[in-house]
Amino acid sequence: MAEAPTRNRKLLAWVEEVVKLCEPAGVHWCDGSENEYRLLCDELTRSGTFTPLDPTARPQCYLARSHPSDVARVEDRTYICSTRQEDAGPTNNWAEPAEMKKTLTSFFQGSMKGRTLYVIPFCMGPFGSPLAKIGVEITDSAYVVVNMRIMTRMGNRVLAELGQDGEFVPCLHSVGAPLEPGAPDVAWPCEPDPSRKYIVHFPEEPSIWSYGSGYGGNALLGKKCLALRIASVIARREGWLAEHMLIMAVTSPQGRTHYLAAAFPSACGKTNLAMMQPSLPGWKVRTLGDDIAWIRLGEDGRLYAMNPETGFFGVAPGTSRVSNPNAMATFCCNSIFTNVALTSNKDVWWEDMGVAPPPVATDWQGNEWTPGSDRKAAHPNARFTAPASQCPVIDPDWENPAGVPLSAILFGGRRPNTIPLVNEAFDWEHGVFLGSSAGSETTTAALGKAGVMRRDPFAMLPFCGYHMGDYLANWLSLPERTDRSKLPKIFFVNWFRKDEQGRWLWPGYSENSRILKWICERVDGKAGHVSTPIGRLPTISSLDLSGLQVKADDIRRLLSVEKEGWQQELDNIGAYYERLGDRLPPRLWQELEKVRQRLTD
Ligand code: SAT
Ligand code: MN
Repeated sequence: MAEAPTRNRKLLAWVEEVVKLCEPAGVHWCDGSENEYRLLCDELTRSGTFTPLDPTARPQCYLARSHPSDVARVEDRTYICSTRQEDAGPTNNWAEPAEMKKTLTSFFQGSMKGRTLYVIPFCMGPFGSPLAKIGVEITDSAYVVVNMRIMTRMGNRVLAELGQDGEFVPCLHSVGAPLEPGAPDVAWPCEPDPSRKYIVHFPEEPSIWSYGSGYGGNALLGKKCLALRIASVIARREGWLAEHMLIMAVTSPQGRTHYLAAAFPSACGKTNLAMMQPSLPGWKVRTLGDDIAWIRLGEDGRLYAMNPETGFFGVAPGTSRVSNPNAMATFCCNSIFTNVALTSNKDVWWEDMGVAPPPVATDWQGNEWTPGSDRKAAHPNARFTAPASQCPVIDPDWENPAGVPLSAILFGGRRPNTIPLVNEAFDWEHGVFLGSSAGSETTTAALGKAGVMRRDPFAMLPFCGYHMGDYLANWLSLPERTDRSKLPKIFFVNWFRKDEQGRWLWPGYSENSRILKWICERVDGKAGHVSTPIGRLPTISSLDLSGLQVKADDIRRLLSVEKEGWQQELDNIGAYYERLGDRLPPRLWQELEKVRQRLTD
């Protein structure tokens, strides 16, 4: 084995054990340097995984095409292996930990043959942050290494921090494609059989084992696995929160700034909202994060949010100069594109990019593609991996180890009917009820059918590492731990309403700044509202609609309480609560009944 650049006993012992188990051809300790990144990108280019893009149009950018079986998170192959099944709860797959270890050990046995084993020390959160957590990912994928370098703080800095006895979360990953001597490699090695993929969390150790996939959250283990599933368990124990939320700063023309966090399910526009360009003159938005927020109570009793990541792993299709000009600027250079289309001048293209389709392109599967084809050029879950520091509206405090104080928390999802444009909770408990009832049409971010409505409490359904009932109880407990007047206000938003013909009722994107303005003014106690059975809605005159081309009728619809729809909604939430079982806090049933009562009064 190459000389190890650490004296950390636990790490040395673990690497030795994994080398024995996985039988790699070599070991590479990642130092995190620019030079190492470049060399790995060159190697990925030689092996056919990467296609370099035109260096004048898009310097230091690469395209990767995954295997068609490996294009998204695999939720039905994701497990929480707590000792007791009830601790994983009814929303997670569970297996007995020792049994699962046995199964996984047989899969990892010799799984890295013919490949290099990379050791990636990484840190989630800025060094020195009270919440920062160190992980070490062992992987046999160089693609994972270069993505992890964009998404996390990684390399020698982390080993220095770890020292001899520091603790870390072991994250073991293999694409599950050992190479026999002399056998040719493929561009995207993985285990094509979905039933042989495993994304497994042992929350009590804690540790993560991921086998068979090289894509996104399945393979970049700092992200959903560590920063959400494992962190959510640690957070509950230690009294903080690990959430599937963007963090943004909104500044009024008068220069008053509010920090907001917002939870939306995967591929529902978190990245677009986080870095939006407001249509309202004088308003400014700055980004602190687009996917994950770690939130703790500050000494002043307020909630402080911090982004544990350093990059964006955003959905490419639909990203355009209209929907997200700042994302377009962020991936100008030093970025990796996965499963987008390639133009003949070696640039990227995707559906709804706001650029005319090229006369001929190479689609995400490597086939020739021409406009009008019945196949998509880019996979709907195609992604860009881009450094957060390149975002033109990155907030100066995005790496502040203390985080930023939250004024408001937003929940949302894709809901074509019933749910109004924006709704303010009456109080904290009503807000937790709203968050618990969040739902969305499913998207292509996870394998499975898209467009089916499912409940997704706090947008954490695929990411909560323990019992969802206990999770909701943790949120409900906050007013016992701080002065409730210091807690952020809670809002529910829905940009995705449609009419019977399927036409969008609200233009969304930069026009959402009108809703952000109302929210900020509500926080400051300024904007008008009307109390309804479901919460506080804006009066039409309290919303700044100046210069907006939306029919008055549509606005009325967006801000109305549709009684019948809501009764159905409450029945549906109740049925979901039944499924969560007796660990669901009774307070949430009471909140549900209160809404039902107000609707019938
Ligand atoms: O989990 S991923 O990182 O692949 C993307 C997502 O679902 O948000
Ligand atoms: Mn996400």
